[in-house]
Amino acid sequence: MKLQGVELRRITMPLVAPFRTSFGTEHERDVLLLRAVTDGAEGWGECVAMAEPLYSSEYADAAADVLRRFLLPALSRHQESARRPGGPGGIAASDVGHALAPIKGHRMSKAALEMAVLDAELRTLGRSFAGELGAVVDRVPSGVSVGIHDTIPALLDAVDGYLSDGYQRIKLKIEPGWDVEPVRAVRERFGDGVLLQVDANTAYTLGDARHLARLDPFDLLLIEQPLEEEDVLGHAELARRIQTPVCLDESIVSAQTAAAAITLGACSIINIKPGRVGGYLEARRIHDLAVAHGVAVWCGGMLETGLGRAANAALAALPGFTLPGDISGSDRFYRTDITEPFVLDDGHIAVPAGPGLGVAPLPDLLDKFTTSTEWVSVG
Ligand code: SMG
Ligand code: MG
Repeated sequence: MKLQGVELRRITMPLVAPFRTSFGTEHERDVLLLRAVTDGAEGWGECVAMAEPLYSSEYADAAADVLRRFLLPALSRHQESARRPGGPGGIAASDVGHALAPIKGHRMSKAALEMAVLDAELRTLGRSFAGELGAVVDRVPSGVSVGIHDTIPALLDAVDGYLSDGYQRIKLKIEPGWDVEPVRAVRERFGDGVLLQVDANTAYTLGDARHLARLDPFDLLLIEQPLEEEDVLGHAELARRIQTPVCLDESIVSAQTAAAAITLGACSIINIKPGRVGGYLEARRIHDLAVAHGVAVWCGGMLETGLGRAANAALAALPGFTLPGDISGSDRFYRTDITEPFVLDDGHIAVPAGPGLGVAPLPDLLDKFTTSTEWVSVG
């Protein structure tokens, strides 16, 4: 396959309601999309970096910069060498990670580029993301992430609405001052049958271990990323001091860091986000590693548009994804999505079966949300 160039497109999508976490409040989603143009089909990539470097060090403007200045030129050079006499002749999605490896970090940007090339390749071949990744089911249970609210009654109303929608699992965002009481209130109101977990986005320290142990009686599925991203040993110590299983999100940026965290006892569950780990192919490697170690995984979310949501649903259909993911209906965050919306059906999201992502942006909607476009030629 010959890659001719990539369009970098920025869109801004308003959220149906502000989404508050321990690191900030989102009112809109500023997304960098990639459209890879090849001699076969076009492919779409979605970069999950947020507008500001608060979830991780990456952010959307930096992603666009590193793509145009370093990643796309590196892929262009790789393609040139492949096309020399005796070379394989073009570019394959499975080459992208290797071609970009000399550039350190920037995994969300690399993931978006690999996703766009993979989508183009699979559309050309008439194969789906789900088939390519190894999906074993055609729908996945849908969990919802519930932001920090101003009051407990407001939180209970929100959870009530999501349970009525059919969501299979509730995740509460927590921070110091908003943890034990909201969890207690949700358990008291909705009972022990609800699958319930919490996500701190690094808001605590090991010194909070005794406080976090107060969550033990509530039979949570897991506590996600209580401590700093780099504090893997701290998570291992915390896991010994609390009964709630520790799940890592921000700390897991590759199969290698996943292997280390598992070996050190820092987590018994992993949230796999393809963007955070450099792409869907690395995400699958982490899945395989976790299955081999008996560690459960689930698919995280980054407020994706229908494009990223489609690919996440495909990934979550792999056999080791034994817990519901943050793969909600499009209307959890957006009144209007840029693709046909994902709609909850009996608490599940259908895994797209068509070629590539199986969905594509609807041109009028895409244009409506677009704030800028830029064309970058690839050699
Ligand atoms: O897409 O459903 C979603 C969002 C799920 O809570 C979610 N994501 O740490 O897991 C996480 C957060 C990161 C984004 S918060 C703005
Ligand atoms: Mg998280």
